[in-house]
Amino acid sequence: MEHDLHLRDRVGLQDFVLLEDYHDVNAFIENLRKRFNEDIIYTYIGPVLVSVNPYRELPIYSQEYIETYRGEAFYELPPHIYAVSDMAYRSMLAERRDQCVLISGESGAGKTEATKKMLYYLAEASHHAAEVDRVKDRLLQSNPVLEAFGNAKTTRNDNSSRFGKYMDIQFNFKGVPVGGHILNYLLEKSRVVHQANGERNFHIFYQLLAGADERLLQRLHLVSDPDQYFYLKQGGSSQARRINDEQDLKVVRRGLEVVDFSQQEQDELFAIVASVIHMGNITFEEEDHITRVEDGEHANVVAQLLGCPLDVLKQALTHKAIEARGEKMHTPLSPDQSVYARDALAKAVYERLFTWLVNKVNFSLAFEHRADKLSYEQHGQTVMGLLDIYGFEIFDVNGFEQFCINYCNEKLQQLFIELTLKSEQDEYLREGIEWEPVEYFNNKIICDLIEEKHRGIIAILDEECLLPGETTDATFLSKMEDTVVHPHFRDHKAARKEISREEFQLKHYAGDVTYSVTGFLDKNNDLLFRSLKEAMIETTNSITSTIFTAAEMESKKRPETAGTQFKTSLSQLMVILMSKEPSYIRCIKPNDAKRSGIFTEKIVRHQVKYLGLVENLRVRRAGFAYKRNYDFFVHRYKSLCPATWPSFNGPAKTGVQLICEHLGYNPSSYKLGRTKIFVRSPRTLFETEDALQQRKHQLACLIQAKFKGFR
Ligand code: AD9
Ligand code: MG
Repeated sequence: MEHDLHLRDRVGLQDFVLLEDYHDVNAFIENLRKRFNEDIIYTYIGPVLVSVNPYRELPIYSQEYIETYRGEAFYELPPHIYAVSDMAYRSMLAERRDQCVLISGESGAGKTEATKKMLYYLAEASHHAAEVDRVKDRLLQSNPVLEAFGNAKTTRNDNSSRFGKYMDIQFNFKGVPVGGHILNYLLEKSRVVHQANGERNFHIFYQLLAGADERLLQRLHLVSDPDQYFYLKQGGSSQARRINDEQDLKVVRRGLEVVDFSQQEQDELFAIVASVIHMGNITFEEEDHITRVEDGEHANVVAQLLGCPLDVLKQALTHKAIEARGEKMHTPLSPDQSVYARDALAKAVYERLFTWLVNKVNFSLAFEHRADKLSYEQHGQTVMGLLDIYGFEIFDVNGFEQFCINYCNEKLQQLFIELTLKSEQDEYLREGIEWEPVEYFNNKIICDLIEEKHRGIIAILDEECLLPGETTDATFLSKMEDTVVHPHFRDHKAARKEISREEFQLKHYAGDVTYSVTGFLDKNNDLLFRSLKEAMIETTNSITSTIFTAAEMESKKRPETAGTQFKTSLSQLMVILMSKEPSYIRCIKPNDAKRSGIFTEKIVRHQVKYLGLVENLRVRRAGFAYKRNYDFFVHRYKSLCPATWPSFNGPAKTGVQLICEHLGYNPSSYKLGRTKIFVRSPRTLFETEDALQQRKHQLACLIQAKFKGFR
């Protein structure tokens, strides 16, 4: 317990609502710093958990910690992610209500780690039946597999999530995990063919090269040096200090087995990964205006690995099939166009492989089809959803991908704002208590700028993509410049010198980001030449021939653009999250160096501000710092009042009243609602807590003395 005064000085306050000057962002940061220096990374703002990335392993996640936090009252123990997990878990069971945990923060702040810790805690919530262990294993082991294929080293984070992930864990009525389901969001597939300086491609490529034995390398025609491959070496940093690719491949392979991948599937999976590596080394030459594959070796290997005729592949890479008046014709591509086609193929293969992987994992996690399902009660199932998205990011060059990622973060921030304010307000209303709203920045205006029908940036982009004729990134930009008038949008005219003619700037809730418009149209269109699709459909590799289907070739409808698809899937996600009882974890990155022990005030301050943490605190304080169910309050503090000790049998509300009066609470410092007591000043509660500690001590001494007397 942290109620000892001296200790409190050193480790700061465990809940920001106890902060005396709650308007002061400095005091807020000081409290975070104090705790960070003592390796205490968690602090509450009421029920919201604030977490600062320690950038080193702390001994606070063991089985022992799990046991300590299991079933304990939330405020009884120091703040911890296990306490949040446990509270969500128990209210799910008690109220039989679906829960979700919203984990937010910028790239590298610790969202993915937080999700894993939570998943670990929840998986451990079961009590060790063999069948349960199988589910638990699958839930836990699917994670390294998805991370290998969906995470990569960026300049912000060595293990940066390059896809969004929402995972439902299903529990039966006893609270035992029985299955799960994952929704994945927009993978940053451009990384497959290009990496910025200091970055890597997806982990799996390097893992395969580092971890495969000679035989496998031979079979895949690979050498273990990633720098031999164009797709793997562009960032100039294929080795990452904190990453052990060889070891990680072992974990991935174990994971694949746990989630039921057959040997054949694993072979084919790695064959595809290898084929993508080889694709990057296919080059083209031009002779007499005809483009040819320059050196047949890599194309040959790709054809072999995927099982498609070499000439079909070569033809598809160098020609475009078009249908004119019912006739199929092949027009030759220039070498540049061929490189474009090659990259488009690599991206499409990898992206679809990723989706296929998620589906496979889902099949293995699914409760419905399992033979052992009858041993569980099917009704009364509840779910806990964990959301782990890619965090807000700003790079030297920001493209369509950052635009989507940052848009996604805006949506999540929007949800946080709506829910924290709304739920608070609703509760005061329900309990019949007056409430004064607090000013805060509502980022809905930015969400609108991006997603509004007809006028939003995505709509303008779509319009430009669908227009017949010569539209380019430049025409898209000039259309925005002509039509968008918005306080959060700036073009080069409005921001002369700061941004160039090919850029536009958005003032996001988390900072200003300058986007390069290059590639926006292309990435939004996301088209793959017909002949390449046809080549893939005919492959003998059963995965590639599954992920490219004849049905999509027949469809005459133009597929939705990437931007619109993303927008739709995000809005569906918001509906899912809104239907559940939320918990929040706000992650903060202490420095930009990915190093432990460094607390850079400027960086922390910026995040505290844009996450709206101080406003969050104000809302809690302007209303009431603490609220407690009457039952809880009486149970906890009954020893402090002779009228309720040792037991109280009247209505809980009366018990609360008796205790408050006995403790001399100022009548203006608390209010009694319909089911809860609301305490305005944290000090009141603080003193009550201190009194409780003293009382416990006193009682313990009494008991000891009694025992001594017996001896
Ligand atoms: V991104 O938006 O996916 O780029 P995240 O997910 O917010 O980002 P991540 O969880 O991957 O960040 O954390 C980055 C790194 O910080 C991890 O790889 C760990 O090395 C480190 N980290 C984060 N949280 C903890 C922690 N609780 N304990 C120890 C941590 N290390
Ligand atoms: Mg992450």
